[in-house]
Amino acid sequence: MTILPNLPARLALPAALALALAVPLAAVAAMPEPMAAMHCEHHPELPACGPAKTLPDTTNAPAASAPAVVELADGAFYVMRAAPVTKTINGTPLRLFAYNGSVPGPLLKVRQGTQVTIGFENAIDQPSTIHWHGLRVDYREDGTPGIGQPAIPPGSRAFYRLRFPDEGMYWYHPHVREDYQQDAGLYGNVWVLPADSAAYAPVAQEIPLLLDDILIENGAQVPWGRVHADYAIMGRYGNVRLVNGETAQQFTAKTGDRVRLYLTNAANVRNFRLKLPGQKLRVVGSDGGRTERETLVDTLLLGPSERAIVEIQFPRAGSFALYDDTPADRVKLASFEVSGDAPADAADPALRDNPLMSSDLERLQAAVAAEPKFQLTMDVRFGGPGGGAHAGHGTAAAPSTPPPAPAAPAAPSLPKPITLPDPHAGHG
Ligand SMILES: [Cu+2]
Repeated sequence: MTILPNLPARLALPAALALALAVPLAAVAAMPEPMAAMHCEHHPELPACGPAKTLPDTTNAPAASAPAVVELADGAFYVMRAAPVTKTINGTPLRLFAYNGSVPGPLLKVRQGTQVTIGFENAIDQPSTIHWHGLRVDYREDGTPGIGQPAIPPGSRAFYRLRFPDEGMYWYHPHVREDYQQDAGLYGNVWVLPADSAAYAPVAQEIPLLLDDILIENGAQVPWGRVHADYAIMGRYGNVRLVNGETAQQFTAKTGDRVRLYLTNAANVRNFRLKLPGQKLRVVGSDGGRTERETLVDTLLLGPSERAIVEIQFPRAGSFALYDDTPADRVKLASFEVSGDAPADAADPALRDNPLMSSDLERLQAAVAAEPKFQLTMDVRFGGPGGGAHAGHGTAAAPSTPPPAPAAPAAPSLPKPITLPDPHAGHG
């Protein structure tokens, strides 16, 4: 990743505005101006330096557009700009962040085995990055501050050189203040089409469904912590579920059609429990593309950041719906209006194996069965507010007590445990 500190003129304005807004006039009046600015730079959480909660500054911001589908050929260059937008959901006007003006951001379609370069322009009022969730990219291109690169300051640009060794559905989001920036709309899918065009079974439609939620109370958007995450780890639950940035999606299909859904959970903490009443879901892929064996399930649990590729079939005409079916409620995510006579041969095809993945797993069996050569003890600590910036994905709660001392080696013949004091819990 390459950072360019020189600011294009159209990016300099939001950065200057952000700096001006961070220090209220009252605080500036109370002390010499340079001292006030320095004070708030080091202690931005002080009440004099701004309100506790914030929303994206959408002064002069455009209304969000519909997400674009962007096909990138091998060697392509594409610019993604993070900036504030407005968007109305359930009649509530919202102040959000967007990549290239849409929530979610553009769906990037690439082919397995290719490489592209993404230019990132940070036009929000916070440092940010683009993290390429699940893609096997060079760690320096992965948008993770403190590991491979610094965060990109407001008004700056960076380049990410991406390669796509694996097919499947992946996604992108900032790795700075995910509790705020990602929750406020900075996320989108990267769809890596398989080099082998026969990798997946033929279907009538392929539909990406990018799941999220947002918190709206008493007809108003609930702000986020201005300086630090005000919820542990990755953020908070929303109470309005979103599919591709809207409250529900409608599709049409023909009787007997098989449809492949590419699901991504971009919610900060919500698990989705997917159910198509009366029908099985055929799981054909997960986080890393095709699974080694297809399975049939009645419900599918999808944790934050997880992906699943499922096929459904409509045996008759009528209305079908995909729900988030939880113990607390049941919310329709997508509806399918199915019409037409049943075709002569609508039999469910046999569950398929994926020999490529199976042979990989067989090679690993020997390593899994072997005696361990090393024992690695991971010691995870969370350091109070702001932990979200470096915390990993997942649903584990922050520990309320200090972690126990590293465990003793399981067998005396093993080498001394290696303790990593600051592991920056991560994800694939
Ligand atoms: Cu991620």
